Amino acid sequence: MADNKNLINRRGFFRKAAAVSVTALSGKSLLANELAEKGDPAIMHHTKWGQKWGDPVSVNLYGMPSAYEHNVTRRNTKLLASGNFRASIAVTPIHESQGIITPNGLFFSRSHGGTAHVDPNEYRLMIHGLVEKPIVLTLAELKRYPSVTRTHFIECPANGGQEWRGPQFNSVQFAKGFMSSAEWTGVYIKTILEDLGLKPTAQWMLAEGSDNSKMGRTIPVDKVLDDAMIVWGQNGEALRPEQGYPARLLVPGWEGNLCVKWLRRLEFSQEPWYCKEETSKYTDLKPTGKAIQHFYANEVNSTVTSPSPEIPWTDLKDGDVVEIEGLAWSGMGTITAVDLSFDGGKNYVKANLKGLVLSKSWTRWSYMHAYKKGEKLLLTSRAIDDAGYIQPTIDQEIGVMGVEAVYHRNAVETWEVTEEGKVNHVQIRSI
Ligand SMILES: Nc1nc2c(c(=O)[nH]1)N[C@H]1C(S)=C(S)[C@@H](COP(=O)(O)O)O[C@H]1N2
Ligand SMILES: [Mo]
Repeated sequence: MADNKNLINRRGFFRKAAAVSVTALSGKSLLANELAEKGDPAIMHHTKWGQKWGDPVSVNLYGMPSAYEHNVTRRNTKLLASGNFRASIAVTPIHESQGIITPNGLFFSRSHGGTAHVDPNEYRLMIHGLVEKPIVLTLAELKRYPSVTRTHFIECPANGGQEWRGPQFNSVQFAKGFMSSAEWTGVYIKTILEDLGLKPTAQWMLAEGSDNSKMGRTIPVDKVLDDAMIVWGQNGEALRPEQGYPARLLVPGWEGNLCVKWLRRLEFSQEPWYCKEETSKYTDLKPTGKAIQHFYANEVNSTVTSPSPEIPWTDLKDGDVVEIEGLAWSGMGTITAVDLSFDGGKNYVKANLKGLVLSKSWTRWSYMHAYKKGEKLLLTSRAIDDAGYIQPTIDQEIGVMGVEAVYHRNAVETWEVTEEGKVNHVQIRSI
């Protein structure tokens, strides 16, 4: 028998709910009881998907995102392809990012020779040069070392590099998506070196990949002994092929291209090793014409991800309270604060840091804003790290680096919010 007291009187229920709902969030939205009285089929009726059996899990043993999320993908463009799509760049939809982790299928990918598919049974890692006990490890042997799990971003030093002279891409994905973040599992190289014995004369470590790009970089031993890792785990599963399966180097906070994928060799030496391949010339010319040779850490940076050209405010109503969100990161340490400006950097307020705030890691920030229909804004974020750095303006940065620079652009970026709520990438110059 039905228990009358527990039968929900729909109208009464909706009235009560409305009385306590957070109506401030939505200036002119309909309240729940008004929606119910209008008979919105999406809330008042049984859903199609609730009327029949769902799929058995066996149709999708490796799970995929909802089909409705089909638009959330990496993207590439011929503009970034250097004439060869296989060697191109696929940028991450950071505006669709939740929290501080990039799903593996959306991870930024830059591979000078395309994605290599390495048979893990044939994988070998040689560690030699100035070590007492040179070795060749199989994947299983590598994984026998004590592992650690750390959250870090990988950022190509060319992230934002198109934007030195002015905005090139009216898109946060293309302007700032040359980076991603994951929880990596692997072994500290210092742990392996305790076993092998590093000779005191060793100053540099060469890392070489086994893909056809012959990607090789040398890294100062101090950084290697600090926090460099060889990683095989990415967000709880094996590295993806695009990320260097089955093992890659991770150099936390430093230029992404030091993180050699499909890693096959580490060689310790007294002198740095210069690759003659054009692909390995990662350096910037200063106004004097001199190159900055050893420029490794990605400096403090931030961006507004919502709103953005991809997430405009055209649907907002006057009085709607909206969350302005973004990411901040520094390759030199931990984010201590993010400032947000509504006038292109003249005045700033403090944003809130959300969730985990980790060293050399994406940090999510947010600010609640009451939207006024027709308002024009210039949204600029500016991050500060515990190494004492603050993001420069583009004028300050060009003053130091020169306008011909390609890499390491970490000047503040600005989104223009138009009267209609459209969002455009602009660059504010004072000279
Ligand atoms: N073996 C190898 N390692 C490589 C590359 C490559 O082409 N081959 N690309 C580098 C560059 S330029 C960057 S920015 C990072 C990108 O890492 P991701 O593709 O996992 O995002 O990998 C680096 N490691
Ligand atoms: Mo890169």
